[in-house]
Amino acid sequence: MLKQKIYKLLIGTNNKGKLREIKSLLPKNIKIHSTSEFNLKSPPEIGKTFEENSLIKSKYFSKKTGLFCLADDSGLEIDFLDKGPGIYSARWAGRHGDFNKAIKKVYRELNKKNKNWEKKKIKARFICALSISYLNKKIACVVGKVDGSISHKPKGKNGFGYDPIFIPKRSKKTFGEMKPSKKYKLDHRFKAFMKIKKFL
Ligand code: ITT
Repeated sequence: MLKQKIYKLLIGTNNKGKLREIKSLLPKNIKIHSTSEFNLKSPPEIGKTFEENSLIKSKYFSKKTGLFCLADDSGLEIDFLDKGPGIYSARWAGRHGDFNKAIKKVYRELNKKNKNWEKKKIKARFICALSISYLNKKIACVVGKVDGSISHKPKGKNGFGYDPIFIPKRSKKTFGEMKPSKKYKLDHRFKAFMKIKKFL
């Protein structure tokens, strides 16, 4: 555990949805910096797991800025699609980050597996690996998960990414239909944050 307190932190993401959510979780006494201030693109995600990719990002952004960096690698695992898209969740949206396209691909892949997929409960989970690094040194890396299922069609305009098709357990609404303040308190990122906040 770090002896000194972190009072300046870079959030190592270029995803606006993640940035909003992580900002709302961080204590107010920490001065937050974002990658846009430094004009930094995200590094290639060549890891094989969420943890590896999260650390690639937090180390890369910390080395580029000299700041402590908190990075997030996350995605949606669908059991019926052999846990896809998983670490490829962003890549399913293509080069321009089009999540209508990614969501269409989810339904296309479900149809390919089984035309009657709508008769089954399609179990899925969101996973988030948060890591903190300072230069090339890992300070912490944790994982949070939220279980749920895939909605038969996209619902709701809130949130980002795959939110309109994910129904968390014990809910009737998709993340896309929930108020952000409600989603933020039960999702994968929140669960990971609860584990990593002691390092801040
Ligand atoms: P950075 O690498 O710059 O952080 P990214 O969008 O490429 O941005 P990831 O590689 O971690 O991030 O991709 C994860 C994708 O999974 C992301 O693009 C989202 O669309 C999706 N995702 C992750 N968390 C989500 C959430 O809470 N709600 C909806 N979709 C989510």
